[in-house]
Amino acid sequence: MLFPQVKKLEKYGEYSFDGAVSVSLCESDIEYEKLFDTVFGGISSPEGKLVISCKKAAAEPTHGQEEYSLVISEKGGKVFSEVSAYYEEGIMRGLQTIKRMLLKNEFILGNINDYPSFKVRGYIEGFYGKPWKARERLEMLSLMALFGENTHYYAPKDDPYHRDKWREPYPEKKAAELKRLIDKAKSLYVELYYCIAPGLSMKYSSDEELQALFDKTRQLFSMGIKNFGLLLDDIPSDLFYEEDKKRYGNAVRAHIELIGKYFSFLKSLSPECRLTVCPTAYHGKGDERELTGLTGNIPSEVSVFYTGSDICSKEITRAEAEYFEKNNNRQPLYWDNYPVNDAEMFMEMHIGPVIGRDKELYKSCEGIISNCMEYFNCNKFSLITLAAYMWSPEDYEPERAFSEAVSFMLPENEREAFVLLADQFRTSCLHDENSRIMGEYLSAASVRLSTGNYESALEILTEYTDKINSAAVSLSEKSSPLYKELSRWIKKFILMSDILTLALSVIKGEDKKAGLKRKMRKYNESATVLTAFCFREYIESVLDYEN
Ligand code: GDL
Repeated sequence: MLFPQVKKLEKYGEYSFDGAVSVSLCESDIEYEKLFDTVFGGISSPEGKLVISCKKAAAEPTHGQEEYSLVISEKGGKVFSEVSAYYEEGIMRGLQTIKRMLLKNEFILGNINDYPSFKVRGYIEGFYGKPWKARERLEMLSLMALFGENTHYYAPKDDPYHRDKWREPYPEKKAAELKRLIDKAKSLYVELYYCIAPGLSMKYSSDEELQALFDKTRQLFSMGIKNFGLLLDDIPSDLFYEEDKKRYGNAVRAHIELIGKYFSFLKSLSPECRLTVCPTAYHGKGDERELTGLTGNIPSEVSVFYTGSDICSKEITRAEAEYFEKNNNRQPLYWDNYPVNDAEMFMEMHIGPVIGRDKELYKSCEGIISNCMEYFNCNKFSLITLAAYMWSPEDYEPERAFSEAVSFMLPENEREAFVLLADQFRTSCLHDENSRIMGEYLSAASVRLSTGNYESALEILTEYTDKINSAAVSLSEKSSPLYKELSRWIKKFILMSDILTLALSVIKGEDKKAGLKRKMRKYNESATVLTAFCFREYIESVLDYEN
């Protein structure tokens, strides 16, 4: 099965290779060599078993610059795949689709026509917490491009040069790291936005301050950035300098002037420069005075971030987006605060698939940019589901997307334990039902117990407890970065596994209630968020249980 779902597919077969696969580009397609190398560099060889050709389509696409077609066939143990698109962006997306088939070793034989639904599909490093490492940023770009994303916003709240020390230029080493990110984004046809957040200390009325902002911007422009973000979120909504108060009266007026001048400055650097602004009023209904007062007085080409009805929105609907557009003379660009787990959410782990985003949202907004967690590897599960939703929201199935993400991320022998752990991670702003697998086992057992079917209840509880026990053992042995990031949650999961074992002994008539009580107290004392109410309810009923 293709994932994310493509728009049109005429399939007449499937093919999988035996053993390792090398890839080659048809000799005549030399003009696409750079794109080919970006996607397949490292596994390409002159006599590849997977032969790719790239052609410029004859006609302009009807569904945007990223539209492409693929014709895939097999002959004599070789797979031939022809990508055609009018724009290079389309060739790139087509090559990434072939790469996903290659990584799964599942080739669809037939014809594909494909294009994304959301115009802007991306992620933002926009959380509070330890910024990602330079090499992790490069890895995330490749991964998100593989799943069809086309935009990345660089805005780590704790990169000092982004916020606290916004006036200071990046020192040489940091600048070199950013340059690599810029070059990588370009090669993947991903639009990279560099964001700056001066609002904690800027004196808006000062020319020197404005020049400092322009100077910093010039540094990034000279490194190849053409897209900028001016973030005015999470700053006091009142002005703090007397000069500013006198000149503007309120922060909205100061922001209007700042945005206008910054936008003109960017256009003077290059007419291709683009600007996105995050207003101080970035969530709500979209008709708030602070917001409409701002958007009514800034150029209509400036994109405006909005997080929806809340900072972390449970749902984002097309009707809300339309209401925003009506009030702000432009469509919203959603800054989606999922999977981010900073601030008050730091005890939660957000690994589940995205839900609650309208299937028709793409018709009324500019796009979605998902805000990430500082836990670099943990992000990948939900981000893959978000990328799939944004490519093809009408075909998006959250649980299928989640299991695709798990299969992509983990070897087969790790998946079962991971899924049992991830079953306990659905608590988030999306309010998904937590511990679904656990809940099914426990409620099946409790129905049997209450109807006097003790043996069958015990069978179910033993099966689940055994599964959790072996998952706990296997998780405790893992040391790769993903599991290190999860260590707080895994520790509690291991305790949960011990508790389940003790509970089972109590049901079998062993005298272990005191130990069970002790461990459960310890479990409840830990603030790390794991498991739903069904777990506590089960343990309480076991403690009340009379054999
Ligand atoms: C916010 C911040 C964001 C943070 C998120 C979740 C926006 C626009 N800004 O308010 O940086 O990660 O909440 O805590 O969302």
